[in-house]
Amino acid sequence: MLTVFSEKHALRDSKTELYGGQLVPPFECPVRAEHILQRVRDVSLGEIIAPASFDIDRVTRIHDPAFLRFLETCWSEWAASGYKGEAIATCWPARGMQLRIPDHVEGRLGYYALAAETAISNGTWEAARASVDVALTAQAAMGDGAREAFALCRPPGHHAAADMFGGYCFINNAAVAAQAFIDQGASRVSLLDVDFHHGNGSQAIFYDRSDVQFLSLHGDPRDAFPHFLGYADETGKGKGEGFNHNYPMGPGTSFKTWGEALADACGKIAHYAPDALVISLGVDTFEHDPISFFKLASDDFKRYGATIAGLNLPTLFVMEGGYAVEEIGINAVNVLQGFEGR
Ligand code: SS9
Ligand code: ZN
Repeated sequence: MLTVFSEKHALRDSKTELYGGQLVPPFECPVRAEHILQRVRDVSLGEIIAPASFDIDRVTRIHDPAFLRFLETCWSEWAASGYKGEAIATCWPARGMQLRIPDHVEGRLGYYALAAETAISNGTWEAARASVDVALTAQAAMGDGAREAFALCRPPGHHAAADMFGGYCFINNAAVAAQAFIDQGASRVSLLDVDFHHGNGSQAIFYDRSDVQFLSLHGDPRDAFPHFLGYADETGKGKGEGFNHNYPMGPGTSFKTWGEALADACGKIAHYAPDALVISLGVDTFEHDPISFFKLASDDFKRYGATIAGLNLPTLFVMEGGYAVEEIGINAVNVLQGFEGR
């Protein structure tokens, strides 16, 4: 299988994450992508190419232009304002307050942030742009006839909504790629999110649409980030009613339970009969992930890759989370090898 990878991921190298009341080195760090790339090489998964550069128009099919301008200019404005640390939101338009976009960078940070763990730092925008180019290049390869491809994206994207960043995500790579399939003539696309965390951004983007079916297996929002979306009764609205499927699962969930949810989701995908399948591939479902609570073992990733292959659909894998850095390459590539029947 083709892998698309950009060295520019390393420009996303924030030094601080607000975690448990402390500023710690971010879980979402450059070495993650290096380990995955190394594993792709070690198992000879296939050709590895650098991305092409796509026009911003592809991204504005999904994201608000003013939000993208904010991401682009946030760091320089923050630095110019004299703050000593990285750009971390500290105030929000909470219940009963105004949804007006302020002028000061601190106000705009709060307006566009969905959480405070994700600091914006020098190079973040450039890395996020390269990450979506990775997804679009892999998607384009499939337009040219490839049956499957791996977009080794970093930073990840599935928490990013049309005008919100957070949960380590800035541009929703999987959503932009799904939209590209539609814009190139697909009638229906399924977006299956197997990251441990609910793909709140992807859900919100496609919630009122019937041309992109969204399915997510994740830690129950009662207990897990992003906490305020991802319940089973969120089924879509308007034309999108019936095209959103959430599978929240509790602490300690085993592969048996998780695999049953995957089988159910695959049944819904088969029934929908999409022209293409996009997988938001997070491997933070791993039993030793430091910030998650599912119990998948490394071999389970191979097994579920084979289940996804059983759908027999053109499939684009887009890298999302996974924070057990030592095993991230094995786990992510196990899914791809399982898919290939290796
Ligand atoms: C855990 C806090 C989690 C954000 C996680 C984002 C994952 C992106 N106590 N904070 S895949
Ligand atoms: Zn995650």
